[in-house]
Amino acid sequence: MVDLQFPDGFIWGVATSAYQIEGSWNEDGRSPSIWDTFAHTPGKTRNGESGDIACDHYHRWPEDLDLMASLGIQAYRFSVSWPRILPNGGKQINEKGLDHYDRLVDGLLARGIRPFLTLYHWELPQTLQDQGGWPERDTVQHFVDLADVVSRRLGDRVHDWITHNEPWCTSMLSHQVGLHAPGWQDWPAALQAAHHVLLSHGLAVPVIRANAPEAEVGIAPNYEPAYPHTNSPEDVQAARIWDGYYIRWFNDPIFGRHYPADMVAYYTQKGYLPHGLDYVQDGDMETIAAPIDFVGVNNYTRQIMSGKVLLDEFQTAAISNPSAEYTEMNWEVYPDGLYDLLNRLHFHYGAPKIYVTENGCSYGDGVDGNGRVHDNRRINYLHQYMAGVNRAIRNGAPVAGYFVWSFMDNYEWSLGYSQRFGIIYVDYQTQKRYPKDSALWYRDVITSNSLKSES
Ligand code: IFM
Repeated sequence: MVDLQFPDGFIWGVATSAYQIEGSWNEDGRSPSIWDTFAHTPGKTRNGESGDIACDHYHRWPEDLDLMASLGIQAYRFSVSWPRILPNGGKQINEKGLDHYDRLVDGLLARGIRPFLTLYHWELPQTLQDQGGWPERDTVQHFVDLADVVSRRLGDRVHDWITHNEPWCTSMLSHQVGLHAPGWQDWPAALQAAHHVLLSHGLAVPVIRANAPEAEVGIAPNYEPAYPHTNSPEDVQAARIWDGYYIRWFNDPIFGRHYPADMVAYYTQKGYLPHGLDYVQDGDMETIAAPIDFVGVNNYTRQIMSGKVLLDEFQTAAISNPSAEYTEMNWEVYPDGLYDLLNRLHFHYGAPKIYVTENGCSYGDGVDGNGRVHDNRRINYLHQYMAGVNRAIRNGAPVAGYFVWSFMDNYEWSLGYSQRFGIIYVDYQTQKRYPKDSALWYRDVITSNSLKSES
């Protein structure tokens, strides 16, 4: 085995999102978001847990950035909390909220860490939800207002912008599956939400560029590739449908290919598009296809699809792999999935540049008597996935950086604090941070810009 060297200038980062780490949900003028409402509603999240306190990063950010710097982290992908900046989704800026991100960006730059800013990681102001939320077209302009305000203030210092994190989650997981806020189970509304999220992305891109001419702008969909269980036509078709539902419905429009015709037919036949695509107005598809500088890839696992199961129920179409390792999210460890995706984005979609904006795993290893966390399973996971990235780069995929999800353990949405994705362990009682073995391992990867064969 040989060491795997990464290209010069490859960026090694970590990622988080505001609601998952900040806490201070009602401080300094922040108004409630859909996640405050959802998490405060009994029965919606595990043990009723919310992001009210989370990692208290809103107050502890200097200490957290120091920790990042001590590990040699080169870039930090974070999100802004919409209701901190524009409470209630209005146009009136809450200066205290915006100042927080101003200080955070300065703090990063002072430590030599490059900020990657995500505008939307699921914190829709509740007031906008009350007016219809993402299924309502007016929400698009509200998001563009947010993009304008934030890029005006931070565009002189933030070079890398991500409009949306995981449009599939914002639309389908939240409006069709119902596991995320606002918790709807309504196919037509979910598909309208998807369109408005994509449209708001396309409209925000030129706004960010106008305010920050040097900026690079992209989007970070979640990609869960599907593989057929067997080569039977039913299984192949099931994988194709999952791919259309999860990947192509979002990726095709972003890359100028309109909504995939096979999925339009499938959804129509299922009754999910009762009025067809009447919510798509002239020019929308061109707007959505605004050229981007990069695409972000959020990838953790894959799905194995069986046609038989698909006939029963869409969400249970996946079957498990008895010979594979699974993380504590019950997600299969499948590094070839990321490798395949990077190739697909390069060869099929022609992505100009790719960042792996999220990759990581949940394992609940605790702190031992010496203050150490021996999370060897995470090191193995990261090593395998990074090796896949390296292989894709050698194939020609333009992958420019990689971000571990997550910098620290945090609030895993409806699963509360039950899942630990961090390379930093967080003791939620004391808010003490403990670098896990994976953090120290990652520091060495960054220093050498390579994966050592023995690690
Ligand atoms: O924690 C989430 C994150 O908010 C979005 N991508 C997936 C992560 C793990 O589930």
